[in-house]
Amino acid sequence: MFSKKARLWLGLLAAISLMSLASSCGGAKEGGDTGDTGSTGKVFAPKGDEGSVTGTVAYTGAAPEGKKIDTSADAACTSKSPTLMAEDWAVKDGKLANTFVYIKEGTLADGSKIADWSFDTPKTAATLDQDGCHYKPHVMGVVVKQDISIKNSDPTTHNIHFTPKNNPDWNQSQPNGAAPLVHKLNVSEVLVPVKCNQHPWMKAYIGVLKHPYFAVTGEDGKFTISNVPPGKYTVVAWHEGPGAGTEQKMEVTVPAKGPATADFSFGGAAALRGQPSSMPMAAAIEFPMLRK
Ligand SMILES: [Cu+2]
Repeated sequence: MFSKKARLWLGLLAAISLMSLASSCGGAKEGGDTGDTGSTGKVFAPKGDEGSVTGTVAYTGAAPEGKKIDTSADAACTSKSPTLMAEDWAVKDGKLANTFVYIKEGTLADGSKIADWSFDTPKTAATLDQDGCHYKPHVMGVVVKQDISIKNSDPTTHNIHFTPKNNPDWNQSQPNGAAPLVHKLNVSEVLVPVKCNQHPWMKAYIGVLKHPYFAVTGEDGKFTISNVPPGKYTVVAWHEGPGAGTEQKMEVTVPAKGPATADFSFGGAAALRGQPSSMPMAAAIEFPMLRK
């Protein structure tokens, strides 16, 4: 159909447009923009009328049986954690721990979208500890570009390995007694799986958001997202599950200086009602270079 010469020119044109696309993305990052979400919005400043989202995550039906982890591959782990249990479905008295609850999107009382704002990166590092050959905490959240301080409190070598979809892979060995490692994630991603190449049972999940409106349920299933500007939001509760994880959504209205309640329920009875629905984690990933 095309002559050999025409095909050559078409190929050259495609290469040139790809190069210009790449350089425009690089330029945006150098320009001091957040670079991670494509947001060019103003930095959000609290007005003093902030409220909260609070609730409980329940597990209905028979709780999954606790799974004891076989740590015999590393004697240091066995002696420090002789009864290490899996933390994927930590249910106590019908309440579910390790659930990541966050504001996915929404509109503030003044009509602006939460996605239109930029948020300061917290100056304090979040800590991820390797203690007893498991991660503490098992699930955590950070704001994009916030430092994550990774400690090794064990008498053995760990190899921490972030396996994100939208951020670079990161893989570091950390011998016992080594200084904390510091890592950060520049692109929002819910959630980034973390594993240890030395101990295959070690798993953690880090939610990375461009704003600070997230929380993780404690042993009592409770969570509180504080300092939320009044508005209407979609709140998502994420729990690691089959495949890429499981999430549920709820619409809430946060009043000025008041709490909004968002109670979620996972487990057998919830599944009978058609929830939780399995969602690929990729659904929450943003593609900054394609957005304005
Ligand atoms: Cu390890």
